Amino acid sequence: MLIKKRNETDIPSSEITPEHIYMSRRTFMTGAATVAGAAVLAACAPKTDLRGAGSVSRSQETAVPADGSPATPATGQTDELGDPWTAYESVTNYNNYYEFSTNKEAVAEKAQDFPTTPWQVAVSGLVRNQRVFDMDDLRAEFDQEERVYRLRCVEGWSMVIPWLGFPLAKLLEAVEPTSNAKYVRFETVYDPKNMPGQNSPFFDWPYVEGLRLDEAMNDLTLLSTGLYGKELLPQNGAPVRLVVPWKYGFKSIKSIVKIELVDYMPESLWMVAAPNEYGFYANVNPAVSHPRWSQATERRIGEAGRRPTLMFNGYEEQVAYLYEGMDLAENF
Ligand SMILES: Nc1nc2c(c(=O)[nH]1)N[C@H]1C(S)=C(S)[C@@H](COP(=O)(O)O)O[C@H]1N2
Ligand SMILES: [Mo]
Repeated sequence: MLIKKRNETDIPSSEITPEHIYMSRRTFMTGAATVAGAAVLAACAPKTDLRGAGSVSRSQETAVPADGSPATPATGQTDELGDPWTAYESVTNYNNYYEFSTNKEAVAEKAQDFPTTPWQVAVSGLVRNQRVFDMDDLRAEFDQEERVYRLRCVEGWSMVIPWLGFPLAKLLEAVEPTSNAKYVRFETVYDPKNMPGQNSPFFDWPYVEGLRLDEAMNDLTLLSTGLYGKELLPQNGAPVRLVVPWKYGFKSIKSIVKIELVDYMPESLWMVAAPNEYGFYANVNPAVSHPRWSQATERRIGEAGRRPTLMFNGYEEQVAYLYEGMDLAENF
């Protein structure tokens, strides 16, 4: 399966937002209302109005990371498309994890002492068997397997990562969703004492993500507890994170403490923070541009130049059925 490459060249550098989060209308308005003692106005306004203003923006990746990653990782192993695994050093030192830093190269150090034991994951909502799993339960009940997946960040870079984990479907089967369950809602731990980024007012913490139940049940959807044969490090979302390889990386929520089966489409942190950018689905799609840059190509970490982005990140055969009849330009 080959992708239709979008006939669009790189956006001019004048249109690239600098690599920072900026204050936007929503945050500004909220702040102004408080200062003016008119908080009642903000409180009365429908939530969607405030949210619709948009508050935070992503940046396209522009700089090459100083991670010193070799062009060919030492392992010599590849994914099913023949692409080499990204070097362990890059996978563990070039991270998006806004709870610690918005600087990808600062996350590893800032997260190094994050406490990940003890840790529990509560599975609740529209299920027959509500459960609270200790990490040991998860490891004991569900066989860990290695899955080599491409990770494509919405910012325009990608990696090939050998994850350890188990299909989310196995855990969902164990809790038995009821017939009313239509979506799965995931929540990251809320721990502002140990996660400095959670003190930032620019986001509605904790980080939340969601999947449709059939997306969650797809065999590709993984709950990961490790990579490169080792336990996850904090910067990669220890002790347990989601990996949804056909969607932009931000859907792969880290450090999960809550999984809820619900009958409504969950509103993710990014849907609240940047509603004009991507919606609930966020499937990798080279034909649907970000409002400020093309998604037709990506930079594979450790490689020179850019390569074409594949529809559904190269997993079209496994997931296209989920979106039959849907307009993917509308439901992005
Ligand atoms: N809780 C949480 N999960 C998160 C993020 C985050 O900031 N917070 N960043 C996301 C983004 S944008 C990406 S690209 C991936 C990066 O995963 P990695 O650092 O393990 O490569 O994590 C995703 N999961
Ligand atoms: Mo990302």
